[in-house]
Amino acid sequence: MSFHPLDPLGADEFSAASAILARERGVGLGWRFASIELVEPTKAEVAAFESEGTVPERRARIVVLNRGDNTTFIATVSLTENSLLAYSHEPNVQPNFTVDEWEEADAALRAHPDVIEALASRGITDLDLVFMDTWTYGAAVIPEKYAGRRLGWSDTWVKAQAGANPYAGPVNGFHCVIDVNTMELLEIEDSFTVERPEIMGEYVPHLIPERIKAKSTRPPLKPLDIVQSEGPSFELDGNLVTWQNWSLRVGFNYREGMTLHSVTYNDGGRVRPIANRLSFSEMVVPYRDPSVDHYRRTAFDIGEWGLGFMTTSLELGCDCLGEIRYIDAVMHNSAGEPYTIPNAFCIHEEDNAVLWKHVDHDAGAEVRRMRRLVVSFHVTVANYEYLVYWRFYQDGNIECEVRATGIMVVTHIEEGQPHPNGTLVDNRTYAPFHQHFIVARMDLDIDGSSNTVYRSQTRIEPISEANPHGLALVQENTPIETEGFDDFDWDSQRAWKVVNESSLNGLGTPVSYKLVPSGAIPSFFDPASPIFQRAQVIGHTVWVTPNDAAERWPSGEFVNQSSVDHGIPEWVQQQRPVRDIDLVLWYVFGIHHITRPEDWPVMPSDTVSFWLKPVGFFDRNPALDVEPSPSAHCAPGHNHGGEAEGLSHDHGDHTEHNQHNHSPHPH
Ligand SMILES: [Cu+2]
Repeated sequence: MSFHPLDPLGADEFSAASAILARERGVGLGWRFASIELVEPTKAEVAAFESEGTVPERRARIVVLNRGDNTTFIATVSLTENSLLAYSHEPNVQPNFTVDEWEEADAALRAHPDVIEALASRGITDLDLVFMDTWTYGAAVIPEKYAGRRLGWSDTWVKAQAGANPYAGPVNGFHCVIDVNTMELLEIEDSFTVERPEIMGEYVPHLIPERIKAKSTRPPLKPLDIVQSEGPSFELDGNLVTWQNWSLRVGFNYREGMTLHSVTYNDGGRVRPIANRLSFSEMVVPYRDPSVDHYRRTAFDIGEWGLGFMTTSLELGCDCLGEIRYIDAVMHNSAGEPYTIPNAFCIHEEDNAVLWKHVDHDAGAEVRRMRRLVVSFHVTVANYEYLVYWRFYQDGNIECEVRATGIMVVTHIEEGQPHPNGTLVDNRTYAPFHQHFIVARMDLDIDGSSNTVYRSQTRIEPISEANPHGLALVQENTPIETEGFDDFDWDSQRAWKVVNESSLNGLGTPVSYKLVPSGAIPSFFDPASPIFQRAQVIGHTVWVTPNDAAERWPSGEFVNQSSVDHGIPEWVQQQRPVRDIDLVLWYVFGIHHITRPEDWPVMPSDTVSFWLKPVGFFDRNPALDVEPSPSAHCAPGHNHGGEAEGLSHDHGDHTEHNQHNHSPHPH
């Protein structure tokens, strides 16, 4: 396992980074390390390392918070030189929340005599069953008297018993406002009470009542084992993954979680760049219910909480099936001390049914199975889970899929009380509508850094002498010359091609990859909404900007308690040209979550994805050379065009055909 400058920071490096600030600026007790991340090497530095072995200076960027006077500082340190390179005060901002603050706020509130008394008057006396879930504020909903503080507001949840689902027991009309620097309870908002309904909010088997379990008619499943008797077909060297002509590096930071770097495809001996860096740079989850329990509930899961901090360990056989290779991740707490997240990233192969096929009446059938490489990680953000899968295919496709699962936020209501902004999911219990917007940041390098984004859409030609039946379709490709945004348009099947205008394929046309949109949703916000003002990036589907390492956070670096989006809407006002340059394509997609009873008490994964597909990047189907599967996997009667026929019909080979239960056997 060899070092690479794109490797994420290790435990010793986190410790060294925080030690430099302790030594040089006295950062210690009374401070928090909001974030420590690698300053990633530039493309030129990576190239110099790979060609000449020149190791760039290893640097870290650190954001620290002085709890005493609520001031924020940004530091850059050299880990190579063990020195402080820069240190500056950043006025009027609030860094991301830390896990320590979230946990300390829970402990402080539960131990507070006023909270204990107020809960007791609601009949809640066992504080071990109580969980105070502290959320962040947007500036517009912070009470004037608390302006300037580092502020949190808490939901209160009560479990029915130890080990039960806290999110099944909302204490509605009861919220605490807390200064998270001092952990001082500022206010208890005790506005209304609802008699607790009888509900079934449990998903752990031993807590599900017998009357419900007894109704199950579901027969048990027989084992479905994924067997790769000779091991996986990919190779892993440190964080470098190579598979079926693909090569990529896995990175990691507190905010984006897993990042992918230096994605290339070996096309007949020519290693061709496709993406320099792929990540999720923001996630915005506005709850669309203005009631007193929910009006503050807008989460920036990346900017306020950090997918890296929320990354959870994966378990073999549960989260991933088959021949899995894991990579551990290292994060830090708010004291700047490192900790390891074992099995944070999962790398494995999946069978995905048929890649290509044709049955010729003379020559018989040619069929190829599709195999894909999956690189994934999971995050748990309080009640919700996001499962992120980047998939690489033998035909050059890249698919990015997100699964949302976990527990919905619910509210109890009185019998017959209207709930216009949510769906009834249990007895006198509704789940507010909300949306999950994800912003993918894609620094694509199609055959190199100089690229142009084209809007590509279909138009019908009017009926004319040349087009008497009105059949003619034309594809319009329009280059985007200046940075800015574009919106989805299903009527024209609009997509966006990232083109290298100076790299031609064998047919003489410029090579490209196309962003094929799906899961694009409208923001459904009045532009005057203060919630929208903080997250204007979600107002459009696609943004194109020049690649600037300083422009990473589309709603601004400091979104906690923000009032306006200081990210992408401000950058694009520069109106920089984006023709034939190193550019970044931003894609806004997500889930418009109109809640369902079926999402309760635990939500079956809701899936969204988008694709990056080669369009004229190759001269022909690049998967033409995929070899036929061993014929023992196919039923007799199929002609493999000269391949040896296998009549072995061991039922064990069902097991090799994937989780989706696609079986090629005709019986
Ligand atoms: Cu949702």
